[in-house]
Amino acid sequence: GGDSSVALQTRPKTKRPPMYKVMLLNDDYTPMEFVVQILERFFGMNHSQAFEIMLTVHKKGVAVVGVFSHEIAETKVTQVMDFARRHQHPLQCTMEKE
Ligand code: TYC
Repeated sequence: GGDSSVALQTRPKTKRPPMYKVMLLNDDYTPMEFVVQILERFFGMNHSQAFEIMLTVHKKGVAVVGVFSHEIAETKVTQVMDFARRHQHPLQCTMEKE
């Protein structure tokens, strides 16, 4: 490299895959206990963790509920959206690159 054609030593690139934040959005209609159930069922939280995160979404409007590879994040979003729709709740779940 450079104008004398000397290869400079570079650090080895350890390429990590991009990670994705999965987020729950607040709304006025989805019951609090339903959101808690979602966090337990699909995100492996215990009841008190799930209740705490649900309250954060309720108060702040949005919260990150987990960080995953692209494929796992997509699966979580689909599972949550399908479960909410089946129960006729307007709950929204989205993902975003970190
Ligand atoms: N705001 C809802 C209520 O008062 C509860 C809720 C919390 C809804 C979190 C969605 O992602 C959510 N029933």
